[in-house]
Amino acid sequence: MKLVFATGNKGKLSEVRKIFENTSYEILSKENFDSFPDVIEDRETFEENAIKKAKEIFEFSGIPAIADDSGLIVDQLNGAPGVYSARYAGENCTYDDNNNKLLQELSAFPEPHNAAFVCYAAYYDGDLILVVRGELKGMIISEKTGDQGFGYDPVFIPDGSKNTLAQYSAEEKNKISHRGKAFESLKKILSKMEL
Ligand code: ITT
Repeated sequence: MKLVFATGNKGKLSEVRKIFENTSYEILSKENFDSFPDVIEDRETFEENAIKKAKEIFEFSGIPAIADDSGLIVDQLNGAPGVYSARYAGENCTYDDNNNKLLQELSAFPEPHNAAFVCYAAYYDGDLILVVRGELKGMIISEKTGDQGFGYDPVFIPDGSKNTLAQYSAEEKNKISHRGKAFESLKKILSKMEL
């Protein structure tokens, strides 16, 4: 059973491939196609953007598609960077640029900087739309630590942990993360429905 993951993010792809390892699902993505549309994420919510990505990639490939729209929500920044997490420091910015901007914005506020990662995972097969959500609560620390993962992982400590997400292996991160929770739920629903 093939699923096309509508992403250009290699970090997400390797985490989600691990979740579907040893199942009957084979996760295809950008690298399996000669061309792959870059979906414009112009919706106001994670949910709508996730559905848009899954729909456009299903229409392109004709294969059931999954997508992930995710981001970081910081309480003291009124929910920013939120749906703009990927381009917080501007178009074509690096993960490091985003982390620097986040730490700069938060330097005006006292610790702790409470935050949460959220992930909406969508599925679309031309007929059925499914959307599930996962969340991971934690806090932002002012020193980037660790070299695993991607994005804001080096500055995010999950509740109950002493380490940043960038100090977790992909397997350990998947056990607790917003993405791990969302795609585990999606995997369960798909296999129950025999899709
Ligand atoms: P696709 O849309 O191609 O999947 P993207 O990176 O543009 O890739 P999003 O629009 O969903 O994905 O933006 C998510 C951003 O939120 C991502 O680029 C990171 O900056 C951040 N983010 C999401 N999940 C994360 C995680 O597990 N660890 C660290 N940062 C994460």
